[in-house]
Amino acid sequence: MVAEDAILGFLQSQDEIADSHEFAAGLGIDHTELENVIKRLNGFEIIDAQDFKKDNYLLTEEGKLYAVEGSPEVNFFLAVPPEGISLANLKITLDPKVFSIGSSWSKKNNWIEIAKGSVTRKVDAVEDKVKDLLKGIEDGKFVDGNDVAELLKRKLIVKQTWKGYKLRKGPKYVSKRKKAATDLTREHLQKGDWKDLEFKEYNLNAQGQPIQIGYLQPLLEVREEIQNIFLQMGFEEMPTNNFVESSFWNFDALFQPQQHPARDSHDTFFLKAPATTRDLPEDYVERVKRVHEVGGYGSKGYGYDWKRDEADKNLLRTHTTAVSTRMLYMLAQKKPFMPKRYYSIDRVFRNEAVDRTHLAEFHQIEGVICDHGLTLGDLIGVLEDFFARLGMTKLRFKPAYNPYTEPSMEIFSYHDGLNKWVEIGNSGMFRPEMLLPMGLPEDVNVIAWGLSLERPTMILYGIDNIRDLFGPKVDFNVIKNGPICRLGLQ
Ligand code: FB9
Repeated sequence: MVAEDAILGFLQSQDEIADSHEFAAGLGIDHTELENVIKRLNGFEIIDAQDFKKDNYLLTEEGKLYAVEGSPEVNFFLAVPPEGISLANLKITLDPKVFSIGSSWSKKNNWIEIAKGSVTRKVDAVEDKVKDLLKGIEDGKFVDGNDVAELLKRKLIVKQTWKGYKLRKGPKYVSKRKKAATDLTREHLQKGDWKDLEFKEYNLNAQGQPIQIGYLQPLLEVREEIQNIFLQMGFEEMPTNNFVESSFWNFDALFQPQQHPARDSHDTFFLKAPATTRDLPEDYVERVKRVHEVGGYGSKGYGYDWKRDEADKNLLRTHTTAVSTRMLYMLAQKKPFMPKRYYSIDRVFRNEAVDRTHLAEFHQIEGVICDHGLTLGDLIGVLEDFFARLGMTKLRFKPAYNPYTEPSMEIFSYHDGLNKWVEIGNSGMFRPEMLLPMGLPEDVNVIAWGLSLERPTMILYGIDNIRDLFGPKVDFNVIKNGPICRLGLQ
């Protein structure tokens, strides 16, 4: 307020402030600070500020030295005694720069003569004009063009173009501004000074304060959306909190033969420790062994020697269907049989080559319905309902193969954004060789399907490299500034 009061106070008795730089110097403040006050007062038309360009000169480091210690030519002249001195002696007594610059300028000024190695004076006394000019510039005094040109040439000053302001009273001039109040307070009302308060204009375009909130990782946003879809469709979540699984629950119980390539270490992460599982339901294991070896339940089996130690091997689950299998087995132990809808969304691990869109792990989404007399039509119907809630209404189904489902179907959806059919998942009806050894009633069928969480998330968020979505290189701004995830129709 000091600068503001100084400007308004000065203009009360004077017509104008001719030069804001001089005014700032008089106040002992930086011109930039004064400029902000000028712009504010000018904006409210309290003053009228006319800007102008002003050439100004600043002393260089060498110029400042001369302004204090005098010019080299004067110091050189003063070092020459009236009786003269040898050049060699003079060189020893003077600073090398004073000697070299001083000798040439005092010769140029015709102050000394150098002959046969000795220096004599040609005048009795000299004035240090350079020092006086430099000190004058430092004090902001006017210096005429020729002198300035010489100082510029000797690099004792540099030119600066400053923007200055000429200030006069504005149409809304007041000698002292009332403090702009932002709020009408109880004190104002009690004191009654609200009457002569000025209130700050409301800036209705001002941005609200950014709120510091947490942000869900895009995968978790999409996971939440899909969980809601399952819950709205009456599905219960399965307990998937075990990444480590036995080969038995991951493969054997699904009637996947022990020679299947998917069970090779090129596709599966087997554990060194603990290498084998401890506890399996032995009677059930017997039935699984038999159905692999000789079949049963109308199946002829695979006809190979099933190995228990192969089934005992621990691994990182390659699909969440291992969990679905456990759930179906436990459901089969409950009498009487109760139909169920289960879902899961969790990480699975595959020992495969990684690339821009694939890591050695991904999040599998799986839906399972276990009920009397389910048909492929039921599966197609529930898929159309599920994917419609994700905004995908044009579906196509293509016959496929899974070791544990028959029939199986790949699911495709026409993606308007990408203008093409996109594979969106896989599905099927679990085989009797999987369900009947569990003890499920003969007329009970199970339909199931799966997809990944990363694929829809990357498409919805326009992310083309999986490392921008998952892993140590994720850019938090992508998470912070990502769009709110709203999947199709729900
Ligand atoms: O997610 C996949 N694609 C997809 C899904 C949604 C989507 O939404 C976009 C907004 C529009 C886009 C794409 N897929 C499954 C299909 C392909 O991406 C495929 O190339 C990759 N698949 C993974 C397997 O990769 C090794 C996705 C993953 C997958 C595949 C099959 C299952 C689960 C995940 C399954 C199953 C299943 C089958 C029968 C019974 C039980 C489970």
